[in-house]
Amino acid sequence: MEAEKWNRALVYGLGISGKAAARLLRTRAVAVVGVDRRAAEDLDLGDLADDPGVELHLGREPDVLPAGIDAIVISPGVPPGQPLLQAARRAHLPVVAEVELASWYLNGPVVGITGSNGKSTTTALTGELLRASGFDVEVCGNIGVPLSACVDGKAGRVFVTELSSFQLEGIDQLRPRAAGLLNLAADHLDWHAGREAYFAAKKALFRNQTADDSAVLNADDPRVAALTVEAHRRVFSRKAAVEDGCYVEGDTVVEVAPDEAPRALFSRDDLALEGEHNLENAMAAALLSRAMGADGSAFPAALTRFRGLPHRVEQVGDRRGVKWIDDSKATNFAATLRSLEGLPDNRVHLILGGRNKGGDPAALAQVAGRKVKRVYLVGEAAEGFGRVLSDIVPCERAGGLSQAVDSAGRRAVEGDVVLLSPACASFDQYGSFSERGDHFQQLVGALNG
Ligand code: UMA
Ligand code: ADP
Repeated sequence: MEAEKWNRALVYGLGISGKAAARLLRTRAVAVVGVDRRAAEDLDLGDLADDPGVELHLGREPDVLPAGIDAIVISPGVPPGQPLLQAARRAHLPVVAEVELASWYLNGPVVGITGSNGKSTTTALTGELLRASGFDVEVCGNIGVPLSACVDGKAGRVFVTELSSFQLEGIDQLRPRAAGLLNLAADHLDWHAGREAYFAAKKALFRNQTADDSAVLNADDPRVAALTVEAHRRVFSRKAAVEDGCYVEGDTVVEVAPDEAPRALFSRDDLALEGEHNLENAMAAALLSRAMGADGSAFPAALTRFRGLPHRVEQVGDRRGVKWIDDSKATNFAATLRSLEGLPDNRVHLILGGRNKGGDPAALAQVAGRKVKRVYLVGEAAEGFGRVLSDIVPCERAGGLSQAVDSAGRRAVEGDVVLLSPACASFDQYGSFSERGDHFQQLVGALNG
């Protein structure tokens, strides 16, 4: 393992993944140089602040590489073009993602899950299906628990890991025993060098797999279905029968494999989560769990128990016949479209905006014209979105969530839905999508009546 040769590593970014990576390295006796543009008081470094084996460069990134480092471990949120990373590459120093570092130390197999939308839900669902089938599971990665923080523990655990394109860009040897790609839609175009670079990062999930591993792909997404993989390829489809994988027959999700009799995995009614997209997420989770050896008998009950993650099409109020829905996690247009599709025509008050990640609001035009009564624009993207959407639906520049909730609360009538599904990142006004969703829920809770 490469890290065994390291004496001193630079950990770039000291958010939750950087801190976990730094702790992992320290327990393996590697000295750490921690770098973060934020100041110490904003970082909550805990034990790392007093550790003599940790040298800190805080407040701004150093201009030149600190002396004597053997490698750089990057946090997912650090852009690949940062000068320090370019200097490291010129010096032929390894630059690896936090998840890559962690993968070298794992004492159990990885189930890797990626896609533009549905990653967290599918990761949580896969965790539930495997747990219900008797496996010892860690649910981790981009969902909010760094893989590095899960390394130490009992052997034989299955690491069900959500992987973002940011993380996948920095992998080298990480090899999931089972890997799932849910869909590919435009996202993070403000970060990757274009759509193809973003898709390439997603596909890296399968790069190190061999024929002993499994790949689970969405047959209904043409870009995903076109992928060639070394691993045993299994597909899921809502629309048509498949040869190896699962599909929907009537209300039943049926698993098929060459030379084996079809078997019912679960029925639509077992699923507590609503929406066709969640059926896809459940099919992916079921195939991933089957790939790990789950026999499937526990799936129906586990799918009924799983009520979904917060801030994903979560109903947070029902006042005088108006439903309030928090979909703060919808940070691109594909996700917002999916949420709108499940709602009644011409009934939706849509709160939209934040920091646009490079998507085109015209993607919403057709569905918004059918579903949306009024758009409330918030955050940095408000002007640009307004220019495109105001010809199609009434648009109001609300500025922030509190004005949007107040105005929607006054306008919505019985049978309407107020949906926060911003199609944007939250970072212009909040620390994260969950802070934004929590604020929305607070505002809804404080409405009169
Ligand atoms: N930093 C610098 N210089 C830079 C950029 C960042 O010093 O140029 C510092 C920041 O000041 C900060 C730290 O790096 O202190 C932030 O690191 P980070 O952004 O990688 O955040 P973490 O706290 O480590 O959280 C990351 C993921 N964040 C991102 O990918 C942006 C979390 O996903 C993830 O849950 C966590 O690791 C655990 O694996 C969040 C996310 O928004 C939810 N993900 C994106 C998404 O889902 O769309 C990809
Ligand atoms: P991610 O982790 O990829 O952001 P989440 O599971 O957190 O995905 O869901 C985020 C939002 O994406 C949901 O609120 C929903 O609007 C949408 N979504 C969920 N699953 C899918 C899917 N399979 N296809 C398209 N959109 C989806």
